[in-house]
Amino acid sequence: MTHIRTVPTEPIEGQKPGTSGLRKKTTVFQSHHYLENFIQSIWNGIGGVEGKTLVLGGDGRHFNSQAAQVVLRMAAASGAKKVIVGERALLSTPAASNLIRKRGADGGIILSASHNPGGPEGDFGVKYNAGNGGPAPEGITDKIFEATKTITEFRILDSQDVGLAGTGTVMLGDMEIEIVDPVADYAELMKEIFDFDAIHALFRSGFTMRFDAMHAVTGPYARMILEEELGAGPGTVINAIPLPDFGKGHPDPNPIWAKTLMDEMMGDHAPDFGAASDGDGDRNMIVGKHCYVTPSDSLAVLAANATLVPAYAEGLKGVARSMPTSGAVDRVAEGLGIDCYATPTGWKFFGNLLDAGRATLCGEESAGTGSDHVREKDGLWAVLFWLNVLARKQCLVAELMDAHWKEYGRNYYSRHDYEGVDSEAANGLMDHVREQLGVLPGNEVAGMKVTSAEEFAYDDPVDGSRAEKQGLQIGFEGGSRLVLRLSGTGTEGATLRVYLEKVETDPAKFALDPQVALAPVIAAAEAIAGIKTRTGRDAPDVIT
Ligand code: G16
Repeated sequence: MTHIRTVPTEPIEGQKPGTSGLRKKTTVFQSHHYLENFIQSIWNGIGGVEGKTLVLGGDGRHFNSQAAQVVLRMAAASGAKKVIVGERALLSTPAASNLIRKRGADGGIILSASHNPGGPEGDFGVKYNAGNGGPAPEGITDKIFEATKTITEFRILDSQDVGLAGTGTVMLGDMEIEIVDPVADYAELMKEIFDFDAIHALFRSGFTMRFDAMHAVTGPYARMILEEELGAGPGTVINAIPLPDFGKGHPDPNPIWAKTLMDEMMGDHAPDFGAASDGDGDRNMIVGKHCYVTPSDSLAVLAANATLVPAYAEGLKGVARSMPTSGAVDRVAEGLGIDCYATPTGWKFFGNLLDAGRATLCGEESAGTGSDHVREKDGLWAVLFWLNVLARKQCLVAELMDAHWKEYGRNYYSRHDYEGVDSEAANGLMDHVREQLGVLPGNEVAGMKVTSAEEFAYDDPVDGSRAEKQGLQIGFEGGSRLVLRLSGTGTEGATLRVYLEKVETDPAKFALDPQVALAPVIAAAEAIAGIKTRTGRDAPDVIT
């Protein structure tokens, strides 16, 4: 027997969705009514779930299963018609986006804090995706936040946990729950997009690869697609079993956190190709034998070679990058004669461009690449894209990068992160730079001539909405650039991100260490922002 309980509650402070949903310490999500308040506020913010069909899944981190049960009981109590849930409440973020679209669902709940560490001491997160399969745009997240401030009660079904091991259909009260294989539909989609025969032939020819799933959700997807479907040898996928604490690792695919893979790829016995993905499978890292590819370069290379992939053989409608992402893709777009959009950080800003058919490929410096096949960035898709291109061009990553830079020039790029900075100090630093924006252009800083300085604001060309205060952007003569912004995904203090870029067109200078190539921009950043004094740090915590 089930019975709907209406529980009185009070607003809880700080439930404002950030760059990508609400992310907090797991213990915060486990605290009294925290999750229930937020879920009810989602329902209230989107106009209720009565009669609606939702998709539900998560990255398997600690508290994933318990949270999924709460979402199911609350969806049933508020009259949802149906929830499509991944077996064991698992779904990678791109697979969830695909399911929402494929099944014509009204939206979905993704339980993930993405690349943030998991476990009892780690982070948890909840994100609402809309009917287009993409992260809710700000118009919706604002309404959800407003609802968190006025909530007085939530509705939940009193019931046993629903068994989610094994596919099939069960009822919870009047609501249908369809439990699906989390991998099947996604694998089907990948087969429709890429030239699986060419990739299969590549592996048959002796091409070797290592994929680090970082003990996160992509493990089963990568095993099924790379090892079983495409014939990459067994053992290609490492750390393939999703664990609630990601094996105590930090599931962020970059050279720092995927160090084991990086060491192998830079070593004497490196495979031909290496890749990694993050907690929820939407980020990717690409690394060739002795050759790391920055996410910004990856986007540019994929755009330049897109017609080698069956789904993009007709050419791209346009491309989009987040503002801090390097301008490497801009020059490819120029060469192709297609539009290139710069949006604020946050995948949600690409949604309208993709829906309107203005952009086909999108990418971000934060290891995100994707296309109009779903409305999220997609880690494994990016890896398959690279494999498809390498298979068709019959070359190695280093050769491809070399040829790309010779044609388009090289954008040296790096991001310096200062984590857990005192919030007041971080805001003070941003204000200090903000105050200089009017006077910087025309002046020289640390030997670099400033050509532009602005606080980035974005006017969405599709719906006319405006997003302000999206990062401080300073341009220098010769195309170098400095961007400063505060992260919207951290859960402790503030994270200052310093993005550095320098354009190099002289092939004799294509093999420099990026930190060396970027030294003048790094010096200008220090002179303008006073980072060391204001953060009290001698060096960044993470350099990617
Ligand atoms: C999320 C967003 C991305 C963003 C990234 C970093 O990624 O979807 O668009 O680039 O956060 O954001 P921030 O610089 O504000 O920390 P993910 O993979 O964490 O969902």
